[in-house]
Amino acid sequence: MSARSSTSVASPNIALAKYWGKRGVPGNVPATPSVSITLSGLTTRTSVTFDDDLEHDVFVLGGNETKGTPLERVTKLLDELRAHAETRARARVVSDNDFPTASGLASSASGFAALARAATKALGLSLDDVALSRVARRASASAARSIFGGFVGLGTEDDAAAMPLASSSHWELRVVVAAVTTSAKPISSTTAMERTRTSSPYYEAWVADAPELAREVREAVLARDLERLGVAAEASALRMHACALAAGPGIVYWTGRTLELIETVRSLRKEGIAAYFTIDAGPHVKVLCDARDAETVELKLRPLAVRTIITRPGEGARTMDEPS
Ligand code: 2P0
Repeated sequence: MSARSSTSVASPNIALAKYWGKRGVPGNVPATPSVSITLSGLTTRTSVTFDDDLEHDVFVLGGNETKGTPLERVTKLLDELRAHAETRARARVVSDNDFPTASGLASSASGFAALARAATKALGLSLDDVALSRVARRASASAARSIFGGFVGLGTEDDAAAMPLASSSHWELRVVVAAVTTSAKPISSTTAMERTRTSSPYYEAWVADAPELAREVREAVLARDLERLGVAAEASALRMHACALAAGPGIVYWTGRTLELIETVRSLRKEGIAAYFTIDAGPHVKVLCDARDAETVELKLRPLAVRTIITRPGEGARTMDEPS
C-alpha cells in the first residue's frame, strides 16, 4: 500500500462586500466582486490521505461519513488535482469544524480552502496561492478567499482568483459573531443564489450595484475607516438579502433573533459605539467594531445568541507540517 497524507487548517471568511450569484461561464465564477476578512478563532482542520487501495473517495465530516452532494463536491475538487498529478488514487478526507457546519458561518469557505491546500500537498504538487485559490473557487467561490489571510478581494473575471488586499495586521478590527442557532441552514447558498438569479426581479439591479459597493468597501479597508466600511458593509448585506427575499419562492435566512440583533447593533450606535452588522447566507449576525469596543458589543449581543465569539483578522489556509 502506498499512502500520501497532509493536514491543513483554514478559517472561514466574512464577506464585507457580498458575492451572490454566478456568471454564466464555466468554473463557478461570481457575478459580483467581493471583499472579505479571513477570521481567526474559527477553524476547519482537514486531513487528506491518498491511498492506492481505496476504491472510492471517503469523506468524514464532523465524525460522520458523508455521501451525496458534499462527497461529490469533494471528489470534483480532488479530480482536478488528480489530473494535475497524473494519479488515479482515491483519498480519505477527514474534516472537522470547531463551529457549526453549513449554518451561514462559511464552513464551505474554510472547508474547501483546507481541502485544496491539504490535497495539493499530499499529492506533492507545487501550486502557488493564486493557483490554489482558483482550485478552491471552482469548488466554492468563497473558499477562494480563505486561501489568503487578512483582507481579501475576489473579482468576476474569467477564472478569477482571490487577491490579498491587506494583511491581518493591517487593522485591529474585531468581528463579533453572534450565532443564533446550531442548525444547518434551510437552503444551501449554491441553490439559493441560482434561484435568486433566475427568479428575483431585483437580481439585475443587485449585480449592477454591487461593484460600486465593493469599491467603497475596498477603499474603506485600505483607509481603516470603520464608519465608511460599516455603512457599505451593511448596505451590501441588506441588498443581497433583499434580492434573495424577492426570489420565487422567497429565500428567508433570517429569524426573529436576527432582526433583534440588527436592532441591538443600531441601538449600540445610538449609544456612541461604532458597531455595524453583516449577515451571510444564514441567520447569524456578525458585528464589526474597534478592538476597544469588542467586549461591550459582545456583552450586549450575548443574551440574544446561542454563542458569541470575538474574532479578528486571521491567517490563510496553511499546511500543519509547514513552518508558519
Ligand atoms: C459571500 N456567501 O460573499 C456570500 C455572501 C454567502 C453570502 O459566498 O456556490 O458557499 O459554493 O460558490 O461560496 C456563500 O456561497 O457558494 C457565499 P458556492 P458559497 O461570502
